[in-house]
Amino acid sequence: MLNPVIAGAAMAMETVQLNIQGMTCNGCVKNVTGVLQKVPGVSSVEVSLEQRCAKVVYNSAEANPAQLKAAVEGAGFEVI
Ligand code: 9UX
Repeated sequence: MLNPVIAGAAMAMETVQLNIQGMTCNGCVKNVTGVLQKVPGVSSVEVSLEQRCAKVVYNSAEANPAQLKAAVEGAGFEVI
């Protein structure tokens, strides 16, 4: 069993900013946050209604921006 701290340090964490169209209320923010958090490899999600964007930190060995975009689009929003 790897020490989780050491394993975490070895992961290739990346941050991506997604510009999202179609969020109109905090329910949308919750929905977008939820679908992004469900993508395997995602470690943190910050969604801003005002800035119409999501900042996502993920392990690049497990997730990629195309998957993150697809998750948001699957929830009914557009990623531009
Ligand atoms: Mo608000 Mo959004 O009533 O998916 S939740 S518009």
